[in-house]
Amino acid sequence: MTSAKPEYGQLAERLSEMGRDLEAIGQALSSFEVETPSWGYGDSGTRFATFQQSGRPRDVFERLEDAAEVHRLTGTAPAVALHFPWDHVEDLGALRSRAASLGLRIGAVNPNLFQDPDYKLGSVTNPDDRVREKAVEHLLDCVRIATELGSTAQSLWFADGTNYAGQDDLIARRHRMLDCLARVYEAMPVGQEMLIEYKLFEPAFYATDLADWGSALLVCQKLGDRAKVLVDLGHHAQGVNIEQIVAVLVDERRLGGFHFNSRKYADDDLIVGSVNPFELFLIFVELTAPGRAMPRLTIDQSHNIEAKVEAMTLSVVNLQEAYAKALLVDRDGLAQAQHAGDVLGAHARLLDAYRIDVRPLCAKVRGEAGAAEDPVHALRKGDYMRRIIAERGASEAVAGGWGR
Ligand code: RM4
Ligand code: MN
Ligand code: MN
Repeated sequence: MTSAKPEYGQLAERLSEMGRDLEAIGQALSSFEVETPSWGYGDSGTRFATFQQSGRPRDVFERLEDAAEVHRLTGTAPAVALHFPWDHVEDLGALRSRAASLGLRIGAVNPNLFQDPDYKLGSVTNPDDRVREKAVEHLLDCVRIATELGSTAQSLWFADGTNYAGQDDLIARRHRMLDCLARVYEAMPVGQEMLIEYKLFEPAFYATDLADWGSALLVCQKLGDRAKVLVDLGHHAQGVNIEQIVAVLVDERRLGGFHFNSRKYADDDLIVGSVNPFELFLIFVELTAPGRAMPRLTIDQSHNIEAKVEAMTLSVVNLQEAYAKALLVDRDGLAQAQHAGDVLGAHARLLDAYRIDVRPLCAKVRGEAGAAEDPVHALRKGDYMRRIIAERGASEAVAGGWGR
């Protein structure tokens, strides 16, 4: 899209005829914020191979630069989620001020309890007291890191689980986890939340300790109000109604946030909105229902063959568009149709909003915020990629480590 203006005029006219409050929608869109993950900029791949890309960031400071470029283009990505120890630095103050000088803030802090050989049989569920102590130490360390970085959330995902029936006592594991998390929760300053992410399977294949939203919610309810569930779109069985999970968690005031991505088969971590854009829209329909506050919206993607900065830019744009469409739902009409038992009339209210091409509206909002009307096009036309390839070097033939 080169200029959004004539297209915007037509859209604005149509939306006004439909009785939409364009100013309120524009305001909501311009305050929409997405967190991008530092690990989505660095080398990551599948279990089979990791392909290095030219211009790949060599450290967390360069990952922040890439995040700043995505924010400059979209005007919508001012926070960066970090993963420790992948993003470890000696001087946290320097990291915090570098982020600020790039116009960014630090988003959720993600501890890593899944790569150390000690965690082979679990971290906070491990039968060995020493290993659990080590896991808690790392979690407490991340609370300190978050405090120093001005971050307001611990985002916890556990690879814990068992591969064979009888391998360990399922309830004992649960109690070990609850004891460890209670200690971490106690140590969190009031300004921090604990986000608890569940995942159906992988790396454990028989029983994952937090396999679903219900198990995660029960843990949160035992810990306290600042413990909330995090929904990763790739962590469910096929066909699960994620928007219904979202609605229930919102109603319980326990929806802490999202890890956005797309999946076709498993935890594919593809670009959000690329596989099932209607599902993404329906999630935003739940989030934007009257009286609901927006939770933390983070992208969790692992870009393997696609250009990473472009993938992240497109992801933010896709989220903005899904949100914009949800804002266009005729809520009164929907409620009336629902009340009258008009099944297809109600369904049509959602389809009406979903089918509107909101790109001119998003382009206008981005343009007014000083970002790019068409962020992907601007990235391709601009010199950012050429510059980082010159500065950081071209790809090497050897495959690199995952997550760095
Ligand atoms: C997991 C989960 C976590 C992420 C790791 C890298 O599948 O999605 O959120 O931190 O991958
Ligand atoms: Mn995740
Ligand atoms: Mn995942």
